[in-house]
Amino acid sequence: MIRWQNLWRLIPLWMVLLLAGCGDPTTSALRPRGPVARDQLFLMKLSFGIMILVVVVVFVIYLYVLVRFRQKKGEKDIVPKQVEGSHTLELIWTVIPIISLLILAVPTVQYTFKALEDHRGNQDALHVKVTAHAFWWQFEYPSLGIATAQDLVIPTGKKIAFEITASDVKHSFWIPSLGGKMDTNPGLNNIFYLQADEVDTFKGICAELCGASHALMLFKVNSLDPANFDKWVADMKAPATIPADAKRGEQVFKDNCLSCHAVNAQGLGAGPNLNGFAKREMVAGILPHNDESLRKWILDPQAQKPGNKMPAFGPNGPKPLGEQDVNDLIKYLNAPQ
Ligand code: HEC
Ligand SMILES: [Cu+2]
Repeated sequence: MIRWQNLWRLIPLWMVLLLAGCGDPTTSALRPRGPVARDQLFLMKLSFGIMILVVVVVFVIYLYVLVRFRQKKGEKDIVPKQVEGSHTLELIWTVIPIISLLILAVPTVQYTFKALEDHRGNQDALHVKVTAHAFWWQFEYPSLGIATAQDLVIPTGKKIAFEITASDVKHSFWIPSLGGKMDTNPGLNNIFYLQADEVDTFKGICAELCGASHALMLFKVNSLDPANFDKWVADMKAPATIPADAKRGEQVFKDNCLSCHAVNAQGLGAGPNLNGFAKREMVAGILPHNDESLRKWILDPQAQKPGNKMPAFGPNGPKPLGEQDVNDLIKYLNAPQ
């Protein structure tokens, strides 16, 4: 029989296990990598600071009273001095909380409005439209004429003016290292901005329970210095040159995949735009990018991400592909372009 008391004794262990998730430097709001995240960390520290101060003051007074006014030997039935109706005391315990709440509220409101500034029309900012789909992320850059998915690429030192929405259910867009989060609502465009200091890689997550693979609705953020970012944009816009040994795979792709996956600069569809896919670091945001992951994904996407909207092309799928076709597809998808 389980002794429930024993579980309580393990509280320190539970706490360690819970906090173990806080260490990943690419996914931590406690290690800000941009100005918005720093503002938000400041607010966290401020509110924690005030709370700790209140707790310390209350406990010091409590312990003092406990010791100072305890019943001494020989004393019995002593009625303490009655303070009911004391204006001084009432003023103290009303005014102090008001002041501490004001100290908290003023910067919170100020930073909240600042974080929601609309920089879409700002010449120095980059406009990115995000659409959340169960269970993948679509990124469009209207001013650059490109669209991509799963790997979000941004320049450093520039405000990224996000305009975010969802195609199906409510999701939430969160890059803990850069700031956020912000709900993505179908039929609504939410506006906010983020900025990265340095060349780095961060993890992005969906922070709103949205279905079977909610926890796998991850994406990658690569911040590049402006020159490399421009190069990435140019690569994305350059017409693809398909190497001779990938031609057959291209045909298999056209016959089976093109209906959902665009492979040009700004096409959108029921699945992620796969233009520039060879250079992406992940497959579907969760698997490391290599031939084996791609094979697993194409043959049985449901085994990797339950409930996603891509049909299987393995023996159990509606349109099974032969081994040669799958090999050629992988060659085509990974061909340097
Ligand atoms: C009915 C539409 C549909 C068809 C047809 C389809 N896919 Fe997909 N595909 C999707 C969707 C939707 C996703 C996103 C799944 C997710 O992550 O939730 C996806 C994801 C992918 C990914 C991961 C993309 C990324 O950004 O990492 C690859 C690779 C892929 N599909 C390859 C293929 C190949 C190859 C074919 C043809 C054999 C194919 N797909 C056919 C809908 C489709
Ligand atoms: Cu989601």
